[in-house]
Amino acid sequence: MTAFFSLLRHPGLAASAGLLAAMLLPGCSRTYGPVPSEAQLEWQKMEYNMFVHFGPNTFSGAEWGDGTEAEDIFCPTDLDCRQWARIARDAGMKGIILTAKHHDGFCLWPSSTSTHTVAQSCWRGGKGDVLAELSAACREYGLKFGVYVSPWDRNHPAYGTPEYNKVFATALEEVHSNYGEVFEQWFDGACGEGPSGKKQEYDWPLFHSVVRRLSPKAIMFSDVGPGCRWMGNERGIAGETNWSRLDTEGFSPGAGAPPADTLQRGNVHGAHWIPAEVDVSIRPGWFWKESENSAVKSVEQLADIWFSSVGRNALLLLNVPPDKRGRICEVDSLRLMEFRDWREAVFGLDLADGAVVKVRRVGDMAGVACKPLCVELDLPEMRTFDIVELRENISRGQRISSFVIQIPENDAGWKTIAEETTIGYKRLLRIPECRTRRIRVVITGSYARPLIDGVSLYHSPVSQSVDIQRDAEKTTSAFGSHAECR
Ligand code: FUL
Repeated sequence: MTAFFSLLRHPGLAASAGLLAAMLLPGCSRTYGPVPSEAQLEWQKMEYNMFVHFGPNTFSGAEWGDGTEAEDIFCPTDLDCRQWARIARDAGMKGIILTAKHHDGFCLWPSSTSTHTVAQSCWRGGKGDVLAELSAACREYGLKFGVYVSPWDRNHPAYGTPEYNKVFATALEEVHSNYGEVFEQWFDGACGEGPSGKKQEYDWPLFHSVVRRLSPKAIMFSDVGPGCRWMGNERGIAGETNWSRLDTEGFSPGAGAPPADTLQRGNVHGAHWIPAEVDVSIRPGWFWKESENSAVKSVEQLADIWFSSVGRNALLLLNVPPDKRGRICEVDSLRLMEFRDWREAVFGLDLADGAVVKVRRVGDMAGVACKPLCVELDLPEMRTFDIVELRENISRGQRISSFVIQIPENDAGWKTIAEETTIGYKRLLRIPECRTRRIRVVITGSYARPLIDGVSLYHSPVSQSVDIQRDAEKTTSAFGSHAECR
């Protein structure tokens, strides 16, 4: 619940609600700049998905296989996609994206386009299909199913020739025809061929047309979209300023991508709506390695990533790689449950609930299209919090370019405790702990009438580590079937 929504439901606070509506609604029907499609809006609301890197590298220990691996190297002893899906759902994720084909070219489905697939391996006598198992598991657990299909292919003999574009398009056709709805298509931009390696001119219009035809709602990821964009690093950090707009003219995925800082921040006046996705691994590498069982990210690290991804107008795609059995290890699954418990402890109680909200214009500001908008929350009593969440209604474009957060100082004035730029779908700010009855957000810069969807206040749990430990014990028994690792 938010301050705004609770206010609108409270008849006793109708005057404030009316004021809020009067201030916010008149500009609602007009759009500003590019706006998200319905599918992009739905995608943004997912917030948190699982990435699964799995394939020959899981067995060889490589991060980038060179494509010469024998097919029999792929031999999971106890593959269980239902376990992946159960863990993802229990962790609070909404979808799973699997590396259907990584750079080594090995296809996790029996593709007609290649002789380097599960069909040539001895796994399940060559009759296995990981995509079929995962898509069924996702349906069973109410998750969306997505695919990563690497354009760079170190195995396929046609790679480096125009013929390969047809091969890749057919591979996409198979993936998008046979496994139900695909919510996201990942096009990785990596290519390590080097100057003297094979050169492939990708036919992006062809690839996009296949996905659009077969999965019209799928969000296409690449460095430059068109559905969502890479945000420029693999550490889980989106830009503090993060526009969901990007100029793509003259750029392409991979070597032709815009500079990393542009991917981080987007373009304030960018021509296209291409929001950022933050991909990062729960381990140092993308693929499972026994040596990294002790290097799974801590709850604290995951919390930092949450603030720098979901809390900065981006979607978090967290990689959790299964081991050689084809199962997610206990250490990873437990950490995901601890992290879920941490989020529930922090975000479970909105301290803005019950606030009376006043919205009004204040003063004039040079260089901005609108007068600053002040959203003031009068809380039912003194409350203590150290996190502020702001949500902009992005359905009509991303507008807000700067804001400050203030609390009363002495009896007369206001003290600024945070000064930031963009909000977007969601902005989370960690602030010094405050105890106050009043707090206000002043939108100091906006390219059109600012549309705020809500303000929430939270308090980090004090005895976080103790709670997490206790909950981890609870989690072990509740999720007993996760509790294995070899
Ligand atoms: C990179 C790839 O080279 C890595 O192996 C991994 O798949 C990561 C998500 O994207 O570009």
